[in-house]
Amino acid sequence: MAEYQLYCFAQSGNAYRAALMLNLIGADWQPVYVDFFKGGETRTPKYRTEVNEMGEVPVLVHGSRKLSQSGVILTYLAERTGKFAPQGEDERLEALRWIIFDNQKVNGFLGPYRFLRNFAPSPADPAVLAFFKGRIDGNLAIVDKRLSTHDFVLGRRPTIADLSLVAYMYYPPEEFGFDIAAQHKHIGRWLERVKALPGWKHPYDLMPGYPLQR
Ligand SMILES: N[C@@H](CCC(=O)N[C@@H](CS)C(=O)NCC(=O)O)C(=O)O
Repeated sequence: MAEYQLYCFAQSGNAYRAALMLNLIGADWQPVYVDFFKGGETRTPKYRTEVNEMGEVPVLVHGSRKLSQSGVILTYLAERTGKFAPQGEDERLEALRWIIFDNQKVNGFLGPYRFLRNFAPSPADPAVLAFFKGRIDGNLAIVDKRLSTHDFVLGRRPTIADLSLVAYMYYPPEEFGFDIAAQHKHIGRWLERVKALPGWKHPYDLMPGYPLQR
């Protein structure tokens, strides 16, 4: 058995953060496929009792530890390995600030927006989509501005703040109905820099469940 197991599925940008980090640090890891769409696995009592009471992926299993919330998983792996770790208190707090902003407002909106457009059982309410799109545009502009003066979110080095923020951004533009990289040039260049890191893989190549069987 591999040292780390990651509960995940290919369409989850939230899980991609953890899968990408594991791959970039060269960890001995294996995915555990979660049947989110057809089987509704994260909503079953079994999953919530045995895997994650919050009913979410990703979940990282490491020995007797079971961790959820991608920000916690990224922090754990950075602290254990020293890789992609913020250095010193100021950087640690700065990374946490961007990870929380990302979870709530950047990928926190991109994920549900993409879900409603591609995977929801019934067509989404246009007013809901318009609300999400407005928030997404505003928050991507904030990230783009930051990256206009920084190679990576904290500066010259990639850290867990970058691995959090890329979550949904490599999925195909058709899934969003707009091209994140083309519309936000600094984000586009930063995505290329992260993509150039040894061990980078696209989410559909890194986690099981693509293409989706309906
Ligand atoms: N903030 C969490 C978000 C996790 C999350 O929402 N995961 C989705 C899959 S992409 C999920 O498992 N949702 C289950 C549900 O809403 O029932 C993280 O970063 O780990």
